[in-house]
Amino acid sequence: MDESLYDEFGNYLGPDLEDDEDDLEFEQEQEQDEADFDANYDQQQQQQEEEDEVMEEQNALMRVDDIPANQIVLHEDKKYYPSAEEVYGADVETMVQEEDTQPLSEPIVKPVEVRKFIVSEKNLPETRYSKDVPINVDQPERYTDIHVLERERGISIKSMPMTMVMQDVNEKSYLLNVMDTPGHTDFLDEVVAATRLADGVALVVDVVEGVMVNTEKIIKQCIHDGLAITLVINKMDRLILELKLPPNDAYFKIRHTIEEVNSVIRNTPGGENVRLSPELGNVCFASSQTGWCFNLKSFARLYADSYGKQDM
Ligand SMILES: Nc1nc2c(ncn2[C@@H]2O[C@H](COP(=O)(O)OP(=O)(O)O)[C@@H](O)[C@H]2O)c(=O)[nH]1
Ligand SMILES: [Mg+2]
Repeated sequence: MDESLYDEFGNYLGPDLEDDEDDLEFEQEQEQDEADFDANYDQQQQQQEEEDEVMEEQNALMRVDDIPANQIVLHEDKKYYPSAEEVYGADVETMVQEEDTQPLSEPIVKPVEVRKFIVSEKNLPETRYSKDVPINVDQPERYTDIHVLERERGISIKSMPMTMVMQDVNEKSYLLNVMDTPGHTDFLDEVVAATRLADGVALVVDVVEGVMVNTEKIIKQCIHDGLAITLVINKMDRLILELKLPPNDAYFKIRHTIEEVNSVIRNTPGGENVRLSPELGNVCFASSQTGWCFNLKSFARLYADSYGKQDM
C-alpha cells in the first residue's frame, strides 16, 4: 500500500479514484441534456405565455370570489361552522327551534301513522251474483267484523247490527234485526248496550270450552233484563275433528255444557224458572266454521227426509 497517499489517520488523500471514462460519458450526457433543455425551454416558455393569457381572463371573472386570507372579517360575519344546509344538503328539511317551543306531549319525530278504518264495500268488481247475501268462500266470511282490527285479530270488537228478511216455519217473512256482539270479556259494555235493544238473545257457547267468565256475566245480564235465551252450542266440529270423541262421550260433553249454562241461570235471581234444553226447542247445535246448525226438530225433519218417515 502506498503510504504517501494516506495521512497519519489512514484517510485517503490521493487523486479521485473514479474512472476517467465514466467522467467523460457523464460530461457528454450533461451537454446533451443542456441542449435538450434549451430547446424544451423555448417551447415551454411559449406554452406558459398562452396559459397565462387564459388564466388572466379567468381570473378577471373570478376575482370577486378570491378573498385574501388576511382580509378583515367582521365578528358578525365570521363563520365557524358550516350551516345545516351545507351539511345535510339542500333537499333535507332542517329546523332549528327554541327550547320548549314544542309541548312535551307532542313527539319531536312523529311515528308513522297508518289509519285503519272499516272494510267497506267500495269499487267492487261487477259480479253475476248478488252481494246482498253473505257468501261463504273457503274461509267463513266474517260478515259482521268490518273493522280492520277485527279481521286481523279474528275477534269481534264492536257490536254490529244487521237487518234481514227471514221466514218462519210457516214461510211467513219477517224483518229481523240482529245485533252481533263481541264475545271477549273486554267488550262486555257492547253486549250490555245491545241487550237493552233486544227482544231475545241467541247465546253462542263454545261446546269444548263451555261456560267462561264472560258467558256467565252475559247470562246474568240477560236474565236481569228478562230476555228469552236461545242457546247455540257452537264449534260442534271440534268434538269430531279436534277431540275425536266417540258419539257417547260427545253426548256427555254437550250435555255437560248445556248443564253448565243452566246452572248459571238457576243461580241468577229471576232465572229460577228458566231452563234450556234441546227438547224445549231453545237449544241448537252449530258449527259456524263449517256452516251448519240444527236443533232437534230440524234434525228430525232432515232425518225423515233422508230415510223416510219414522215414528219418533
Ligand atoms: N273450530 C271452530 N272454530 C270456530 C267456529 N266458529 C268460530 N270459530 C273460531 O272462533 C274464533 C272466534 O270466533 P268469532 O265468531 O269471531 O268470535 P267473536 O269474537 O265472539 O265474534 C275464530 O277464530 C273462529 O275461527 C266453529 O264452528 N268451529
Ligand atoms: Mg263476531
